[in-house]
Amino acid sequence: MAGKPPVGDPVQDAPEVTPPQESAVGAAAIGHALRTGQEQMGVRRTARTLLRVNQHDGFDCPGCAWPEPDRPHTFEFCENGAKAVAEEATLRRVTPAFFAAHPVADLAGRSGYWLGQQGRLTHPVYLAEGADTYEPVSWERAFSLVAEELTALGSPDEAVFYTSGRTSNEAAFLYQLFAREFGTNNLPDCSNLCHESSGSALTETLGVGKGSVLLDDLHRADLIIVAGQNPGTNHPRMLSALERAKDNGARIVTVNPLPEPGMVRFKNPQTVRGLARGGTPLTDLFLQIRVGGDQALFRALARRVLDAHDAGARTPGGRSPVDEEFVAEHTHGYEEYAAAARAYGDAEAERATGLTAAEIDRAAELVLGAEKVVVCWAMGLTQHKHAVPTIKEIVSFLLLGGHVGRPGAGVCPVRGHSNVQGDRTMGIFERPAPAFLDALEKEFGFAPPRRHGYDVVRAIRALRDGDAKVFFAVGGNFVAASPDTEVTEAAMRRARLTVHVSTKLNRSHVVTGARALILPTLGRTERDRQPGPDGRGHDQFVTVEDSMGVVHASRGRLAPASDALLSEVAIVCRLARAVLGEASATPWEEFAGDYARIRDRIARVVPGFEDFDARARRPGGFTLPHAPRDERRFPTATGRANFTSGPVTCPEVPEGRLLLQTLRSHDQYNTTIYGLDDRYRGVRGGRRVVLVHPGDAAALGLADGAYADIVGEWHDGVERRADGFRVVHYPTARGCAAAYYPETNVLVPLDSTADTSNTPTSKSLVVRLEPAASTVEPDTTV
Ligand SMILES: Nc1nc2c(c(=O)[nH]1)N[C@H]1C(S)=C(S)[C@@H](COP(=O)(O)OP(=O)(O)OC[C@H]3O[C@@H](n4cnc5c(=O)[nH]c(N)nc54)[C@H](O)[C@@H]3O)O[C@H]1N2
Ligand SMILES: Nc1nc2c(c(=O)[nH]1)N[C@H]1C(S)=C(S)[C@@H](COP(=O)(O)OP(=O)(O)OC[C@H]3O[C@@H](n4cnc5c(=O)[nH]c(N)nc54)[C@H](O)[C@@H]3O)O[C@H]1N2
Ligand SMILES: [Mo]
Repeated sequence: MAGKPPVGDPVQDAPEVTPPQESAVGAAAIGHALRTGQEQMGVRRTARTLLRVNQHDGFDCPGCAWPEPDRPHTFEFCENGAKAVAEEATLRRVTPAFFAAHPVADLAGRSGYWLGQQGRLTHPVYLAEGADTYEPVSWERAFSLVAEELTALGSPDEAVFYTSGRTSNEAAFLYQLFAREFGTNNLPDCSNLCHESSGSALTETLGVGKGSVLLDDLHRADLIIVAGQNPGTNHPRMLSALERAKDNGARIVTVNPLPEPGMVRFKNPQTVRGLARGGTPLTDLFLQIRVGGDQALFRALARRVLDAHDAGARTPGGRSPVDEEFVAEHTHGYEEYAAAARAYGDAEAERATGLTAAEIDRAAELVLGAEKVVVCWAMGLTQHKHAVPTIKEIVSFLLLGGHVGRPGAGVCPVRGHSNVQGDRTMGIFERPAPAFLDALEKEFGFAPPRRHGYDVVRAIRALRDGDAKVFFAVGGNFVAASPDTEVTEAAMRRARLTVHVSTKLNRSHVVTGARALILPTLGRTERDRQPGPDGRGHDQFVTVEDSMGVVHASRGRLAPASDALLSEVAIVCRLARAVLGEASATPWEEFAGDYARIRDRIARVVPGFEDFDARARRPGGFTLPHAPRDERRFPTATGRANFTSGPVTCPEVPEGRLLLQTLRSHDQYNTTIYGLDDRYRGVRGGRRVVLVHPGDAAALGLADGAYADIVGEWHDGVERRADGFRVVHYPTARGCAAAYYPETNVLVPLDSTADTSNTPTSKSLVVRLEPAASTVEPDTTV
């Protein structure tokens, strides 16, 4: 395929490699946090900003969705949260003069890292049809341009409205309302690329597509299984919760093809033990699983639980390993599942997992020794063809022991973006529940469209095929985050108009439709002042929902990056009025002026949000109801929690090929690259690395330090290549390899998606490594 997009940095990439670390966080992490902050925003602003992170009167960290404890520590942030804050609170600026100096063709030749480093966007800018440079545009004209293109469409379904998970509840609610008044359910979001598989699996089995544990359950668990997740980098504050659980006597099993340092030993920067002594060893048992082997592992564990049950074993608390009362009273499909699990042989499990039967026995002993089991997971489980059956398998495994709706036990999908869960609760979903649409209809007096809309993959196909012509995004970096980069970029370029509401410059701004707009917006850290009920000017707050269904307020304090910025809420309201005109009876102006009015409406539409505005003002916010967790009630099709007994599968890899997973380094937030180091894994100064087991590398004739091209092999016959990766001999599971996203998104076929959830299979790509003709010369000039 021709013309590789420069999402990576081949020029400046010159990775240096040392062995991976054996612990994570510690004092060094605080040093890194403060240094990044000071580089971007100076000493005083760093101190002022970081002290406000995740405090009851401060802003919600724009990093991950991990919940805050009831009494937050003064430094309730982590190194990577600090980097996320510094990226937003940076003093660097992208002004109209910057655009005048950098035509789009110039920007399109830059790396994503370089684009992000230029700073905050200050003014709305417009790329006219045929023009080569973005020019300043008034907000008025920007909205009328969007209105012009949207109203010219043959059908509202020719527009796509994307959301990334940083958008507040208030903005998200209004955005979906606008899209539906306009007439479409085309509301794809980053969740489609992320935890959609969790949502699909949990909705079908438990009736609620969210996790069933609260922070306190984690603290009280006897056994925590962390599968397919790297919290040391992506959810560092989770390590404090795991440490606390360990102090209370919990055991931890880590399931991962990589020995991630954060799960090995945690040096808590908030304690003396963490800073001065050796830290806490977190993992009791490390299962170095083959990529995609998790369904097999949980089925094999279930068989052992059943065997122990049949043999009359008892847990330390005197319970039988299968919670018969719970199973009889609350579940459906047990007999069939038990039969399937009993028939599941170790030979098959060993082949799929790459583990020995003895290792699985050891894990089963820990399960049988626990009264309360929690399973946590993230992208290592959701981005496979069989992701949904894998997560259903976890549910079945937990149901056996009655570990749902029991304090200290449950399912814990750990979400990514800080409000990705809230956006879905607010109706950002291409397949909305009829009850949600009924409630919208009743409250706002219009007939919402009932046809399902496009998810991310379907939106790309629609753009590619000319079925969608306008692409509008609130946040995110659609072209870099999506699969099959070249296909996605070509699809975007076919659009009539592409619009991005953004804080920072990214690749999606420079791969445009015929016309393009960049609309700069306030970030979480910034003061958001609106007229208020009396028109005199009041600071607004917004709300977010964390990974455990706790909704709370977020208040920015910093002066906005530029006077020309509008809040996301204001942008959506003005856009809605420009597009819908007086035909819309929704009081958009009132909503923009006073966010409490939006919360009043959310309270009347979304279950669990009664008295929303008042409860959001309480310190710590409030917890949404969750029927399985609170009352062991399962609103599924059968009215019970469902066991699933389908076949166990795993990725099949031909001889001489590897199974590549695409993951995050320690120095990035999704497509935002903070720097070129992956400290814990021992990689510095570059991102084009591919981690391979020394045994596999030897078989392929690739020395450590050699350069190779990664070539994807998928049954559509298209050759997808990512060239010039430094081979790193690394202790990953045999037959597996790992490389960073988004550089490797060129390798993910658009049509290779998870069954049911349609999430791209970014964690299981069959590839071959071809020795590269020449190595890449280091260039430190950047
Ligand atoms: N600093 C920082 N924080 C972030 C993000 C970020 O980019 N940077 N991103 C945010 C977002 S949107 C998300 S979704 C989360 C992502 O959080 P994670 O899911 O932790 O992110 P990944 O880097 O994709 O890591 C996947 C992990 O799963 C393992 N894995 C891969 N394949 C398999 C498998 O088949 N089985 C098992 N058992 N393990 C496997 C990998 O080795 C790796 O440890 O983090 C959020 N927080
Ligand atoms: N190969 C591969 N691909 C993946 C993944 C993977 O593991 N492997 N992971 C997937 C996952 S889990 C996810 S969640 C997606 C992420 O997909 P996205 O959410 O689309 O991407 P991000 O990189 O998080 O978006 C970063 C941009 O968001 C904008 N932004 C930041 N803060 C704000 C704000 O407050 N408001 C607004 N309006 N804009 C803001 C900035 O302009 C920034 O450039 O990528 C997915 N893609
Ligand atoms: Mo995500």
